[in-house]
Amino acid sequence: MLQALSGKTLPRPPVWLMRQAGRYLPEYRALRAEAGGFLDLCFTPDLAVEVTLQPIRRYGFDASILFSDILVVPHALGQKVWFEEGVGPRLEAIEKPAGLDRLSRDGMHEALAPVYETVRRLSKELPPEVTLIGFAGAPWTVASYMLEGGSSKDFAAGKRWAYGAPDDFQRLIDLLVEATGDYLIAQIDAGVEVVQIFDSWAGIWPEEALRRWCLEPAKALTARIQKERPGIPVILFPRGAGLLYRDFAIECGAAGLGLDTTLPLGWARDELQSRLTVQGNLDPLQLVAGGDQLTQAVERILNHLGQGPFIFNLGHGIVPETPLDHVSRMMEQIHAWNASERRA
Ligand code: 1CP
Repeated sequence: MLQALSGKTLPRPPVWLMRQAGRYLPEYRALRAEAGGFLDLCFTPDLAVEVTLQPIRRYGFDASILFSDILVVPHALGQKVWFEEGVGPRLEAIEKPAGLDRLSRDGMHEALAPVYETVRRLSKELPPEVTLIGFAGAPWTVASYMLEGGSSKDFAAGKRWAYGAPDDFQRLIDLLVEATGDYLIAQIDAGVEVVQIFDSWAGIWPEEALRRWCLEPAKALTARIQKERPGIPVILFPRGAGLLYRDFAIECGAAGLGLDTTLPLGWARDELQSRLTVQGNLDPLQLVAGGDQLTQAVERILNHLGQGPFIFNLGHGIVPETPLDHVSRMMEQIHAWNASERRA
């Protein structure tokens, strides 16, 4: 994984899956049933370490992603966050601008201390060849949950702020750039070897707004990590950025770019992989459906992107209904593939 992120083309690419710890695993569901609330799971190092290791034991992924959630940051800034069974994340939506004044970075590291402890334990327990990835949500994606009070279909609250009161919205984004930078640096100091920044909802913006609210924060965070913790690779995942993926590749200075499922592979190879390491981008529902179409889709990705610096992954998180044996078969196929024998 680290070699791939340094720009090397490997005989077979490293592989991990976004959201690889989670509800598709029976061992996760069993532990989750005992853990109480989801945030308790994230903030109990014994349990978070165990859940992080479950997919590594079962499938032998090349990288392990810290088990936590992007919404621990609003929680640590003082916003009320909880998870409702069958609904998903819920937050006490912040009111502008008074709600902004109630958010504070002062107690942040204290609130996130159990996450750092989880990282310290993982970096001791993981086999040395398995790379430990830390992560955070990108400022916009986290802000969207903070303003909507949960998941959204149209992101109307965030858009109303951004278009109607851009100065207030900028204050929130700036606060999140600072807090997210502090958080990622603390994860690095605790032992993560790579960080990934998830901008899952980048794709809802028109061009200028996407630049201002997604690309600029990504650039600022990457620059800060490069300056303060040189040598730690940053992977950006601006899901849905479309043609602007190229601008992320050119302008942000990241080591890697996570491709979403919609990006054409030939374009990604020519326009992105010539500039940095790419990661992705199997449709998680192809992994659910399985069969020949899955084999062909995996082969097509390997043949297009396996001749350059590449990390195999999904184009978005694995979904709970994924059959376990489809993941096994996909892993066997990737392990059997060899770059020198194949051409796109
Ligand atoms: O009930 C449960 O068990 C909770 C399900 C769950 C899990 C397993 C949530 C709630 N979060 C997580 C873990 C998680 N979330 C990880 C670590 C595990 C791993 O990757 O192996 C990571 C990296 C995340 C990141 C995350 N959380 C993102 C970005 C990635 C993406 O999928 O787009 C987002 C948007 C969230 C918010 C969130 N938290 C949980 C859910 C169900 C959601 C998504 C809600 C929505 O769709 O709007």
